[in-house]
Amino acid sequence: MPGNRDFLLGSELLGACGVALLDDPTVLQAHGRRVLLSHGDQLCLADVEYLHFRAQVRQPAWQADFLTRSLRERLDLARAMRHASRQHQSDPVVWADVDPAAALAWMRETQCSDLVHGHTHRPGRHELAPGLQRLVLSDWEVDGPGDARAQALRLSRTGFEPMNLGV
Ligand SMILES: [Mn+2]
Repeated sequence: MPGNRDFLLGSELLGACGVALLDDPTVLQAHGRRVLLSHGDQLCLADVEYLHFRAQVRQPAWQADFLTRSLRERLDLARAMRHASRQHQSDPVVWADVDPAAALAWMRETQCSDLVHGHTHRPGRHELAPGLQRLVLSDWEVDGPGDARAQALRLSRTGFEPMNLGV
């Protein structure tokens, strides 16, 4: 499931990695539960600037134009996007969290009891309504300058089990 900047993920790379692309959101049915999986960015409604960027880079015309540029230009643009994202995250005023009403609407629409997402860099668990929970995974950083973190969730018959991978 692509995140902020991997919007150009193509079938060639997915095939080479043996990875299946998931729609965002995707309903996972397992162990008697309906779990809604999402990157989470579409639910951060107050992050207007990012949502505008998201809509732009997912347009086929924008992507086609991007791919006509040289590798050098594409790398420069990617670095600029990464930098802008880091700047954006460091500003707590504009760094929006998931909108609870929007999350509930998605869950009711898809009849899911659990929503699992990342994106917000605010790992945790939130009760949205009785029997409806939102599970937030950390971002992953295992070899960068910050504290190492790489959360995952394992779902089994007994429920969700948080896991810390590779740290
Ligand atoms: Mn993200």
